Amino acid sequence: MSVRFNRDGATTKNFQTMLPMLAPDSYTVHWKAMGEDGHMMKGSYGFMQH
Ligand SMILES: [Cu+2]
Repeated sequence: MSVRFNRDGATTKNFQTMLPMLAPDSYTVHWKAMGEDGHMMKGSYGFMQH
């Protein structure tokens, strides 16, 4: 399953969104963001749903 969220608008320090109900599994979040100076940053992290 892959879920995509897009957030356009003013710069903020935090972004929250709701996920669909996740089955117990390991998940990876891939994120990409652009700073106020126009630099793109990206990364990823994982978490487990028990
Ligand atoms: Cu920069």
